[in-house]
Amino acid sequence: MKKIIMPIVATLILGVNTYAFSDVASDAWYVNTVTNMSGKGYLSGYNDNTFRPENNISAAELVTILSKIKGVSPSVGPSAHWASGYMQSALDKGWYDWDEFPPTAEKYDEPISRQIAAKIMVKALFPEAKGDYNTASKMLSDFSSVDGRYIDGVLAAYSQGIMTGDNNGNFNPKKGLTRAEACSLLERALSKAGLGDVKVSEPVKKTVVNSKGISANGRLHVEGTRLCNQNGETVVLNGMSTHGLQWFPQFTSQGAIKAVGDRGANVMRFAMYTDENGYISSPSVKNTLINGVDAALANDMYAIIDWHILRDGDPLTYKEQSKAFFTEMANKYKGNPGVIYEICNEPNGNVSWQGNIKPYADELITTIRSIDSDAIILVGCADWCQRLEEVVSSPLQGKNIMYTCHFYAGTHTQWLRDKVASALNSGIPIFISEWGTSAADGSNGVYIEEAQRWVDFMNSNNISRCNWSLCDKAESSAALNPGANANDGIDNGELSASGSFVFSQFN
Ligand code: DCB
Repeated sequence: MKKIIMPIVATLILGVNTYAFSDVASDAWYVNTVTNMSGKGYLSGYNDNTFRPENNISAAELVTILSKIKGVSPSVGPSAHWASGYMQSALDKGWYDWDEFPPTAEKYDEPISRQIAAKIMVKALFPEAKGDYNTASKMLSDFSSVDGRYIDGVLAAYSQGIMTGDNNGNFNPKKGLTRAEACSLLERALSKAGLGDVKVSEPVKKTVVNSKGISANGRLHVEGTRLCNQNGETVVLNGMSTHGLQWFPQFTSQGAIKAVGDRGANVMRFAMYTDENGYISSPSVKNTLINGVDAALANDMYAIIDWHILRDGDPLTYKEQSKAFFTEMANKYKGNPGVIYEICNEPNGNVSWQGNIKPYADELITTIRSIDSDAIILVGCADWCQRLEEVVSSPLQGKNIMYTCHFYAGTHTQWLRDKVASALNSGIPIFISEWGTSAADGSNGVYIEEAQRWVDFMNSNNISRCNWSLCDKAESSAALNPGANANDGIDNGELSASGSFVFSQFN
């Protein structure tokens, strides 16, 4: 279903059905630039409705495009090649030297190297531009392999921001340019030169729905509202939350966590209650949490350390204990790519974002950041993580922060999805660190139809989430039937009605 809908949606958004090439995927990084440049007629597709984005561009093609842009008319060319006239006038204008492309079809059709392309683009569009040797040679690690006659061109192209290094900082002077790369380069050049009313398109960062684990994604970060992996691709974490660790420590074992991972989850959340015989009165529950976190990491799953306030809904009540706890955790897991901190489960009661949660979050974030400057930090909001509008009007400062929204399908419906959508539209990154198929008390239902609406909503917005809960309690939100033993894997017969639904949306 998803696969069919995606291209249609992309086409609707772009509104340019005519430029949809059969070999340009809707999530290819270059889809926007190819659409833009082919739409404007700078590069065209082929008769078979392909664009051949990965093919190299030839000297003849680049020179022809630049000639058309500059309004240079073809002169009488020396050969029967289709671009011969444009090649000749470019030669006359000194865009290239005769020995670079002697007038044979093979030479004209050869993939143009990046260093010659830089020279030609600069000559054609920025004849006055000069680059700074010191800056560029430091930024481009393979600068020394640029041939002497192209150094000026490469420096100038680099200084104009038309050509940049690859992810490893290499310029690859002798490599070819793909047609997709050429589109993006021309976009930058034209926009810089103020020609053709060209805007530079955003590269598309590939979406990885249900995105595998730590080894595939590395340390995560937040870009806009997206949770991203180390390559800037969108990541969706989809997994389970434990129930209260003081009650169900057995579901933090290596075997149980592995079982959840084997069923397709890539994240586990460890709910360490403060009250109800939790950490404040029984601090040793921390060891259960650590066992669980270590088991998740060992199974290539992200691990959320959840300071589970609930009965006392004011995060300020145990602020000092929380700071000491997160200081210890941040020191223990400093720099670990898999660990995520959730600093207050569900503020509730007579608390507000401005009065209680934000001041608490500011202090906790400072505490964690002073030890681990990059970790993802999840922050709750009032009314059991539903009063998102307060966050929208006054978000926290700093990077890699996401805000939690929690829902239970039997209680929270379209109105809460609307709040999430509106928060996302305002640039607020949302993580649903707890959701249930039951009503808000963890019982009743299950409400599968409404839960499906939520799952569709989360999928189409790439929202990461953890389901409440991995336990065998006799309540409808529990994913496992009473008495289930997860240590040796979780089979279908051990899944409750909720668990069957939840586990089926992991993949
Ligand atoms: C949240 C809590 C979580 C709670 C679930 C379901 O609370 F974060 O701790 O879990 O949602 O209510 C339940 C367990 C029960 C346990 C109880 C107390 O499933 O077995 O007895 O915690 O420890 C919510 C979420 C939303 C709302 C209210 C609550 N709401 N709440 O929207 O009204 O009152 O706990």
